[in-house]
Amino acid sequence: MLHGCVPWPEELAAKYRAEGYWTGQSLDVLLTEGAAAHGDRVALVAADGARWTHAELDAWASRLAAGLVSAGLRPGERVVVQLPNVPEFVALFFAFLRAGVLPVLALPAHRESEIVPLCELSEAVAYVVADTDDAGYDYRELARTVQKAVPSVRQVFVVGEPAEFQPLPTAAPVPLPSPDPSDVALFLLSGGTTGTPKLIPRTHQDYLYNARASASVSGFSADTRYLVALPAAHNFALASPGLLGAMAAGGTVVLAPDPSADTAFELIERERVTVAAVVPPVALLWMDATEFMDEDLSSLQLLQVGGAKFNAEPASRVRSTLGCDLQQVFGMAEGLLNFTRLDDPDELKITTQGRPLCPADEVLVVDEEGDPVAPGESGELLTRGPYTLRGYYRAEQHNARSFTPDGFYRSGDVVRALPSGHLVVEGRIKDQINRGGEKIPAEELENHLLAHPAVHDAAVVGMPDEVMGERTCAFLVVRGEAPTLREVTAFLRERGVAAYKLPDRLEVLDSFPLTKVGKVSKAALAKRIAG
Ligand code: OOB
Repeated sequence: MLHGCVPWPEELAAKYRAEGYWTGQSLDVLLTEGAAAHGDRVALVAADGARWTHAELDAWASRLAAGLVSAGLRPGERVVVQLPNVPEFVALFFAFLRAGVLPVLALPAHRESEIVPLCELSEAVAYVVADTDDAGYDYRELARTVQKAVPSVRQVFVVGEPAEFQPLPTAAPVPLPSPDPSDVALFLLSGGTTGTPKLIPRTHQDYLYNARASASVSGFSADTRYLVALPAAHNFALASPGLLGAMAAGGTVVLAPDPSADTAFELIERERVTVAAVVPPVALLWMDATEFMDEDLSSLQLLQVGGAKFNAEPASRVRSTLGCDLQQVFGMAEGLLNFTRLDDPDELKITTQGRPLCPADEVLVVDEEGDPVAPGESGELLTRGPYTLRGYYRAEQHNARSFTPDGFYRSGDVVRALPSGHLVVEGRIKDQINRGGEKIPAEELENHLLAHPAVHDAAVVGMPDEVMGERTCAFLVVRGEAPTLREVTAFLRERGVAAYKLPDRLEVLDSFPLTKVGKVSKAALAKRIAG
């Protein structure tokens, strides 16, 4: 296994193989098997209507894989990939798997302050971007900054107009060795709680299980037409079941450039989409939009909602507004996925966040001392299993805190388990804000705020919000005159902080409330802002 990654202990690995969760195949079989079994069926549809069959996508991925090899990329090397929902993302993803090159999947919203540390941590040899986004943001500018800051980044590949960089490389397909299924296939980004990014290594066999089992529990089949409305680089849209799950079932993937009702409804009608996955604020938007939009959504059978808590009240309105079934998904890039089942009673679909995907998922609900709580009580969710990481990449010290000695991942989520095994998410003890599914590590934002000359101390907390679930409030202790919210957000943008991490509100205090042991009491701050 790649240096800096933590393998599963052999005893558990043997169990996961024996019980059939790990099949000894590489992730790439999703495409090769699809091409062999139903090569003529449509695999991928772009927003502009361009389409590729499974066989065509397979051939495209092979040409790109050969191109990556001829561009000098070697197995095990890392490449940071930052692409919107374009067909190149999908073809390139499989090309990386074939070439044994490891993609590090960044989000389109990320900017210099996220991408530079990611490239450093992964020692990326290349960076893949689009030319510009719909709002005119130029990723090639970002690439120039990144290349200057991180010398390991030898090459930049651009989807679209490459300027001084290179277009995606293609070459005549060459035979390539197939990777070891226990090797790392890709890196996902953790939502994070600390000042520096954390990378999640996902192996071929664990991610293959993740995609296939999710597809099965979500009822995906060759008739599934899945709308990728969230960023394709996010675990939910990628493999839970996401686009990989749709492909595993022999279905069709439809790419939406953004999750707005305008874009999504048009695609649902045009492509007869059957399943879509969204975060709660998008679900709310779509439900409202049905009142004034008249696209035909009758093909939609299932709306998957996850990434943040979907409250029971809106959850109960999904069927009457969108005319489809609801599936709640409580997942994490680190691994564990919980789904409400398609044959669960409505009560469970509406009021719980689902139960674990795999019979071998081990879930503990523990108190502050780490002892299991009484059945039905709430506590922190700890988990280990066949697709849950055993350690972040190159993060020994952090791993010592994030895992128990016997390898359970401390999720930082507070849950309550029902006798059926369904979990209700009740809160969180991790120092993170969940802004409508987008995760903001508090410490990271506080460090950026502390760099402002007028900021003496900073503490960031979530404040309740009807649509987003939470928004971000930055409490500051200042030197001299307090900056305004506008000034602070302009300062953060200038530092290259992603827009979704910018605070929504600023509160200036003379000093911060402290806990008994003298730490800043975020609980007191959160209470204060919640009113
Ligand atoms: C998904 O993955 P991440 O890595 O962006 O975020 C994981 C965290 C969880 O630990 C939890 O705090 C929160 O997001 N979360 C939810 C939730 N789903 C995720 N909190 C309450 N209710 C839910 N349904 O967000 C993710 C990955 C795969 C599938 C779905 C979501």
